[in-house]
Amino acid sequence: MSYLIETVLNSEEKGDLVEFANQLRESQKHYLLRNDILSAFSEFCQNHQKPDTFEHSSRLGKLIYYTQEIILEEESLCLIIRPKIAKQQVYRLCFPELEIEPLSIQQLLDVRDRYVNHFHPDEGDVFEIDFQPFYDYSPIIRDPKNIGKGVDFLNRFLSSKLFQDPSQWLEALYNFLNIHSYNGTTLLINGRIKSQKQLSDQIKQAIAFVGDMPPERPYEDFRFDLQAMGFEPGWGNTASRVKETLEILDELIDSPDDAALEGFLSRIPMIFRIVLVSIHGWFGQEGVLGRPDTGGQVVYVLDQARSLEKQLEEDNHLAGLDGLNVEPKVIILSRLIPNSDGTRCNERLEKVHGTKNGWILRVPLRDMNPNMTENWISRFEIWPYLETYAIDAEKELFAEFQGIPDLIIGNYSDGNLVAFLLARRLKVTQFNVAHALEKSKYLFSNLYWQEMESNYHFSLQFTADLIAMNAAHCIISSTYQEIVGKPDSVGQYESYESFTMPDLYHVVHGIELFSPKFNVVPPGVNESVYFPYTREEDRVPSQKEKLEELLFTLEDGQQVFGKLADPSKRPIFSMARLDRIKNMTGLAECFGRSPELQEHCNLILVAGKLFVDESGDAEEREEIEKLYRIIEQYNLYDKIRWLGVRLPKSASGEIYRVIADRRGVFVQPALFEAFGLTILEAMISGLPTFGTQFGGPLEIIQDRVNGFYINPTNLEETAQKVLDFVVKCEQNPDYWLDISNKGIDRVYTTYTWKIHTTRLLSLARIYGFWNFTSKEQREDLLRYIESLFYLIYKPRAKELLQQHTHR
Ligand code: UDP
Ligand code: LCN
Repeated sequence: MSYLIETVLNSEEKGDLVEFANQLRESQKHYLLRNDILSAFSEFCQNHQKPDTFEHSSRLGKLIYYTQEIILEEESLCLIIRPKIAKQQVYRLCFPELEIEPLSIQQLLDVRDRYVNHFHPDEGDVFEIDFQPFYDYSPIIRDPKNIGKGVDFLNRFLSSKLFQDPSQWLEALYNFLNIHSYNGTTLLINGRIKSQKQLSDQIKQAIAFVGDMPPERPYEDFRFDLQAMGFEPGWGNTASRVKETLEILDELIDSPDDAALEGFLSRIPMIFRIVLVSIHGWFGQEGVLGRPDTGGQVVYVLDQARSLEKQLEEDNHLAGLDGLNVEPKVIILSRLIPNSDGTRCNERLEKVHGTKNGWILRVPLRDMNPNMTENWISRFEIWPYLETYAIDAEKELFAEFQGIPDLIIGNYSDGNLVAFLLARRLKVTQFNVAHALEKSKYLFSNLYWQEMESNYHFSLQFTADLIAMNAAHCIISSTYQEIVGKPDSVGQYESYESFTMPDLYHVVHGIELFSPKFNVVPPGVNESVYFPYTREEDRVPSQKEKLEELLFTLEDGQQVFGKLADPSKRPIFSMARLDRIKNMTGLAECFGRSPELQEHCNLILVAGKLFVDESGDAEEREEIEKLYRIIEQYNLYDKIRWLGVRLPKSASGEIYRVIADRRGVFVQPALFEAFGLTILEAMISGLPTFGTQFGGPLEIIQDRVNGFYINPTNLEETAQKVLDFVVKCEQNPDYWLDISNKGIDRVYTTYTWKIHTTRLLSLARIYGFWNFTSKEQREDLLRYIESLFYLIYKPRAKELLQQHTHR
């Protein structure tokens, strides 16, 4: 039994637990989440005049701290405790004696179904989805702190296996080296090396041969000598690089260790063609950011494509492939939108700016229902069109690449599903990036899926998520907490471990969080657009002036709302789409409620749109209306500037700098933010940043060192934090500079695209090797996944298509 419960029950605090349970029974709420539990307990402590330390330090206080949910039933109370990261325990406390009984996942899911009146034992058992048996084959991480460092673990695991069984290892390595080629040209080794034994001998001979040369001697000078020994291009571009690579391999053969394995595999030229799948929204390079469903994912994928191409070129050069005219190609696969509303989303092919061979390839959704498929479709509605989309996309990709890709990276639930369908057919390595998993964004989205289905179709999305995340070889997450949360909150992937979709299925084991497939690889920022405000030489004075005018003084009702009484006040700046979760309205309200803050600062919001009729998105329309209401309620007309503009990329970089020139701050008030690229953008520009404590910003910012956390649900506290900072800066202007400089350092040392892509490509090579050499049985897993696709996903997608047809 959980020691947390046991210690309470075996102490005099048992009585308090009984009292607290009684208090809960009397309240109206029968399903309490952590915040509710904490405030109910705080109220209990006050009502019972407990000493100050009781709430947090008593045994009961600790139990409450780790309790994620409480569900009240008539005669009992169900506690869901998370004593540590990625571990859940469930207990039923039966009244009146508080007898305690552990519950299985199945029983918990029944309790949840009962809570929403969807428990029907007489109608037969529910369908249970369980992925656990498929993970029995693969190695599993033990310590939760190592979750997200999958590849390090995998390397250690692989090298120890190799150490134990050298002959099998040599055979696998020999076979692996034999398979590489580029456009028909053999790479690495040729037919002259006929056996593993010969490989080992030839390596030593080649090391001696290149060892006698001047280190910088170009590979082309001795290419044919190496060829005669059995070695083809791919080992290095100079004598010293070739020698180094061969020496690593030599060492690996003799005594495999994880560092050598990673070092060697990272040098192998095996990736030339990459597909990044990002389907929904408006995928383009101009005039799309800030539209519904179109934000950071687009920025991320475009920057990643550029950076991947650059890194591949660098890697190929170092591998000595210059003579082969190798041209890496990166394709962003998106959807073609015929009615493109002035964007270029109706063009089949668009070159990615700043690349030689990076392209956006847009494939139309099949014309199943022109009303939908000719237009932008919300990400929540796209499901019926994805299977045929994948079939069409495969052909288009083949035509563009003149072959198949080496790596497919899916983005978001829809892109990940298509990545799975493509990777399955093409037998290519599949990576997933979630960006945001809606399941944790929308409270109770699985429990009440039926009520929300007409707007959100979560039954399709969550099924697609389960399919794609289990099929993926590797899942790239931007933060640790995206996978398994924090000591006090559940991670986004963790929320897929077990859940009920009442009347549809129970997931008893939806994903293995301890699998080495999870890897934390955070993104970076485009450093030519976002850079510190102090780099005056790279700034364009005319652009700066124009933006200053737009931000603070321009009177143009079509673009800006609000006229500042005193434009010289310190600006509080925020930029986001008008999604409910982004909570721009919350920030406006926080500002509205604090006359002190208004005394010191103006509020500047860049929020895509100004007018309700400009938007076809229900949430966005509501947010626009709400923002007007708040401005009126708190009479903020001369204290706020609301810019309803879509800025070109270069301007969006300069805007942060203009705010920094005026010693302003950036506030990111989202109710939940999966990662938060604007935080990186603001910090690298030198803006002291206040980021939501719910989600990724918690890992980017180090509180009070290089930025600040805010709790956007607590408006007074948030206003006070910003005010305290502003007042402190007024007394000591160096404080602003200090936080500003530390924010800039934080991004340059930890969040660059160079770090990201080096890691990503290394992962792709290692997972490629792992798949090639391991005897891991994936076929049974993939067959199970296919049945979910055909038996659950497809019928529901068909149903949705019919609804679309009748709209
Ligand atoms: N952005 C923009 N104009 C807007 C709103 C957002 O250029 O009106 C950009 C912003 O600079 C950032 C991205 O869109 O690069 C938003 O990414 P983030 O990760 O912060 O949030 P998301 O929108 O993806 O949830
Ligand atoms: C989607 C989000 O919601 C953001 O939090 C991320 O920063 C963005 O995608 C890029 O991953």
